[in-house]
Amino acid sequence: SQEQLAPGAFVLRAFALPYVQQLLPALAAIEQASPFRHLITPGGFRMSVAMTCCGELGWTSDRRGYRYSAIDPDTGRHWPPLPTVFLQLAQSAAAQAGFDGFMPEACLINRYEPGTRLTLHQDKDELDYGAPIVSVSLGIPAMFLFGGNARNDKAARVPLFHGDVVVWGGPDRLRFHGILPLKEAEHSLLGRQRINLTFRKVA
Ligand code: MD3
Ligand code: FE
Repeated sequence: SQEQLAPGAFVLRAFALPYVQQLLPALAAIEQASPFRHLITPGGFRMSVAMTCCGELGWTSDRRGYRYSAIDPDTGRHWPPLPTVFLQLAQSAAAQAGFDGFMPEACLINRYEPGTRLTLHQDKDELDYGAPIVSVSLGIPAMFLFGGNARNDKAARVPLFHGDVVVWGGPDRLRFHGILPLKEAEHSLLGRQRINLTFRKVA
C-alpha cells in the first residue's frame, strides 16, 4: 500500500519485506567493517542513536561540525561499499514514488534501542536537494515526527514498522523531522532494536 504524507513524501508500507533476508547479512558485514558508534555533535553532546555508513560517502559529526567524508574516521579506511541489495531496494522504492534514476552516494545506518530518540532537525548537509531521500525501517516500531519548514510548526506523527520504506522528495526535503523515544519492544529478527537505512545523493 502507498500513503502520501505530503506532495513529496510517500510511505511504501512493507515494501522492504522481500529484501530483508538479503539485507540482514549485508548489514552484518558492514557493521563488522565499520562498527556502530555514538557520534558527538558540534555542541558536544553524544547522540543516543548509534550510526555507521556505507557507500562512497558517509555522514559524520564531531566537535568541528557535521560533514560527509569518504573515509570512516574511526577506522581510517573507506566506508564499506553499498551492497547491491541496498542499491536495488533504494532504486526500486524511489522509482515506485516517481523518482527514476536515483543514484545514492551515501547510506546512513541508524540504530535505535528502546528509549533512543532523534530530536527534531533538518537535513541540510547535502547540496542536491533535487534528489529524494529513501529511508528503510527494520525491527521494532518507531513514531516519526514530520514537521514543517519552521521548527515550531506542528508535527504530524507517522508510525513506521518493520519493512516500511519512505521516499521524501523535493518540496519536502527541508522539513523538520525526528523520531520519538522508542517504546520497549522486541522484534523476532532484530531483537530490541530498530535499524533505519537512509539513502542520499549528496552532491
Ligand atoms: C524528512 N533519520 O538520519 S529517516 C536522519 O528514522 C534521520 O533514523 C530518521 O532523520 C530515522 O537524518 C528518519 C527519514 C528522513 C530522512 C530525511 C528527511 C525523513 C526526512 C529529510 C526531510 C524530511
Ligand atoms: Fe534527518
